[in-house]
Amino acid sequence: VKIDIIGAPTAFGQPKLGVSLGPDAVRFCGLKKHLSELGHDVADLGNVYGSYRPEYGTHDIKNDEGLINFEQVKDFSERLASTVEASLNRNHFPFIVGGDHSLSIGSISGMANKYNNLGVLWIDAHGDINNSETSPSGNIHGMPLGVLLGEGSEELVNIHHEGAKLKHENIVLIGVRDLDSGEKTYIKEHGIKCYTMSDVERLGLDVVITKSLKYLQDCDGIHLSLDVDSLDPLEIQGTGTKVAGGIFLSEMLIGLNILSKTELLVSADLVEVNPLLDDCNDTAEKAVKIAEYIFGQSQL
Ligand code: DIR
Ligand code: MN
Ligand code: MN
Ligand code: MN
Repeated sequence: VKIDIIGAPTAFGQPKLGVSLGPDAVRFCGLKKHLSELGHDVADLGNVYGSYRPEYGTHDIKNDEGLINFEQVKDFSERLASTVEASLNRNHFPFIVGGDHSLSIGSISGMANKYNNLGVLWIDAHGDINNSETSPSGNIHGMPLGVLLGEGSEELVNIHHEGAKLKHENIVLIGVRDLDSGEKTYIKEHGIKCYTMSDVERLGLDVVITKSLKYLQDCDGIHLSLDVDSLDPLEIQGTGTKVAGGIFLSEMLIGLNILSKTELLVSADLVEVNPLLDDCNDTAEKAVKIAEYIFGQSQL
């Protein structure tokens, strides 16, 4: 596979400083080298920057819809979408390393001109399916799926390509255990496929991934969006919104091993690594292990 590593150092979707350092923290752990050793042709395209710099602090300005840092998120999403689309046009695999989860508005919007029936595996403790009405926080990292489904802010919905980028029936949520009440209602009303953390415990992540791939088999491509807060906080400290009772790394690797075997996987995001909340860059180290398994690493 020809992999393009795309750093997406945004922090505007949430309030904590440090998540914009995620891409470099992961690079320091040898991301490119490890993926190359698996036999892939890997290019690091560097970081995507918008007109605003997250390392100088976020501005926390709410717009009239209650969205925090709306201008910054919109600007960054446009840039990232163009970079992702250019990677696809070279027939490469865009691998986006974040940065907070608002970046998926940009990455998935960049897929829309090539894929009109894209499937998404969203592995996260959270649903990220809020909109300006349901969001309790105003933080846009809790809204990317809402935006991509065409809900809330029209300007965000129309980024890069007019209208909704995803269909409700083409999304699978995995590992969720901290849904807001508006998100629960939305998921049920639209019949969105959802394997909660309890389902993962009951079935095992291998079975959940196998069932999810079957469910998405008629899509023209599958995008993985993996939030490291899906993992258990006993193993992953370097992330901004930890929720107890998550997936352990060993089980994540089993699930990703199954996912790596499908030809339908065309792009991925790995998000919410925040080295400033971490101990000795341990989360970035584990993020590299996760990346290896996405791209076909196995234990034997
Ligand atoms: C919460 C937290 N659902 C919100 N979301 C997080 O603010 O919308 N997403 N932490 O990763
Ligand atoms: Mn998330
Ligand atoms: Mn999350
Ligand atoms: Mn939360």
